[in-house]
Amino acid sequence: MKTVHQYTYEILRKNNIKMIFGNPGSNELPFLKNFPADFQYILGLHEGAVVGIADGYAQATGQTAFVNLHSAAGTGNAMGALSNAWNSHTPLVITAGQQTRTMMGVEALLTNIEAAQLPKPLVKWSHEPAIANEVPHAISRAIHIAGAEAAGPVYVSIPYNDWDIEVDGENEHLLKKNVTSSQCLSEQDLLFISHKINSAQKVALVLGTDVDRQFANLSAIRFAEALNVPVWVAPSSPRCPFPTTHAYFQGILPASIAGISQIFKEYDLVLVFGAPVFRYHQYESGQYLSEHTELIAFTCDIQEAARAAMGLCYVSDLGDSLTRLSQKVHAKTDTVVHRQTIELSQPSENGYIKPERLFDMLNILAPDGTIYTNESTSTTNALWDRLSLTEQGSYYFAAAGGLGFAMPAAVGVQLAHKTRRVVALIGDGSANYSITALWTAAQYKIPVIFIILKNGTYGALRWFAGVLNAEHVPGMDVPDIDFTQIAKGYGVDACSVTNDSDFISAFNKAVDSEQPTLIEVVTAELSN
Ligand code: TZD
Ligand code: CA
Repeated sequence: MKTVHQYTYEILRKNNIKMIFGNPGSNELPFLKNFPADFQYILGLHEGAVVGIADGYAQATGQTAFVNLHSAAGTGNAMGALSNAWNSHTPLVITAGQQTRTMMGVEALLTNIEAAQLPKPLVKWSHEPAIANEVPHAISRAIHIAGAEAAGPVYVSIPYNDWDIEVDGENEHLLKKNVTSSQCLSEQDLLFISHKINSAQKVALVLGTDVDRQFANLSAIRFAEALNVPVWVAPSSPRCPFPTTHAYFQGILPASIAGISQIFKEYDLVLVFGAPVFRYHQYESGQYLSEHTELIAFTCDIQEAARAAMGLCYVSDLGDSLTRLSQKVHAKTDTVVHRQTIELSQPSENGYIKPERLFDMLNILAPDGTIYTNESTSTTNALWDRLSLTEQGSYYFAAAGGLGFAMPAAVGVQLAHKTRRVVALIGDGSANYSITALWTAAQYKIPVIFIILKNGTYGALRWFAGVLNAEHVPGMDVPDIDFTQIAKGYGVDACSVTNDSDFISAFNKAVDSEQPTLIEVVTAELSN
């Protein structure tokens, strides 16, 4: 008879899960003991970083990642990261060790009280098996739920005395079990939709994060070209679904109701693929779209479809829908107008490098296929205006806006890619939430290039304070942080630069290195 421990590792192997992202405690030791040689354990020093690394890895591979956290405290530390994973449809199986069943009732130290309740509402499914015999089944069930569309995180709490218990041979079925879910539209739906598209005068195309997640980028390009219409990236998009260098690319939509309806006021049909309609941020009241503009949206997620404020929504596979629609639509005859050309920035000369200048330099210096993670909040629009993002999986941003994502995610993305380099663009405020990701990068020799944009302030909050007319707000500045010292403390090579030529040599050196590097870039005049 096999134990829960044996079955669990066999189920993971069967589902191609060979990496465990975690931070251990006493409740987890019986799961981790006799750790199989064909598995790799990636240690993160804080659970926010652990889930961020796993999130980056899962997003970059397109595969479910497995996480092991310590009881309630570890889960609590991971909740911010979980909010991002939930919003980016990242398939994560998060497990947490529970006290031994014998002492759960008396709430011994490290009991996860109402464990299944704790991670809600940021998981698709949450469970604590009733008996040891159910643990392998729960792990298998969790994997299948996490990976099915709409993908997302799930949670399983496992009492630590279960691991050594011998369980039913019927669990053997789990080693052959597969679940396939399909979201293909019917031919009838496609005919109806293509008729609407072909009858419309002026069509706008909006692409969102799930186009990139479902590897539907090329289908999206072919569809845009077949239809001959301009393309926007959905507001607040956490991934890049369309080449920013493509002649049809119009930029990222503003994240406000009025801003979006203003852009589309001349259009009679807006098509959205792979995004919520829409992910707004700042409140600027207005019509969602003007009365003569229709909306058709395609999403993997019934929740997104149901909560959209308007439109005809289809829950569908994005690549399949785009490809089949490409064959049915006729090219519009209006020439697609290019977006306004962005002027290249001037060389830096004032003892700091403007973010625009930094992005222009990166376009020249970064190796082909470079992947960016971004958590430099006030420069995100400038980034979308300037940075060349051309391939699938080139850009990752916190999907719920929870800071502490982009440093660990960069580590996870780089772990998934042997041949593409990862550059993490991080604000000097954001860098503090998951700074321990530096240690994991150093210890596992994961050669991320961390660029800290140092302006001494929470720039985005200063901007938002203006939007809200909020004056005299405390806690807006973050002066006197030396990221080179912090990085060196965690074992990462680091330097600070204030001019173009020092940045260029530091970046080239980082590209040549097989170790992670941190480059602190002063991006504004600092008051001291
Ligand atoms: N805490 C968490 C976990 N997530 C958040 N989004 C915030 C706080 C609030 N917040 C923002 O939304 S942007 C921001 C904060 C504190 C400022 C980030 O500053 P930065 O970048 O230095 O990283 P900029 O370019 O100076 O804005
Ligand atoms: Ca800042």
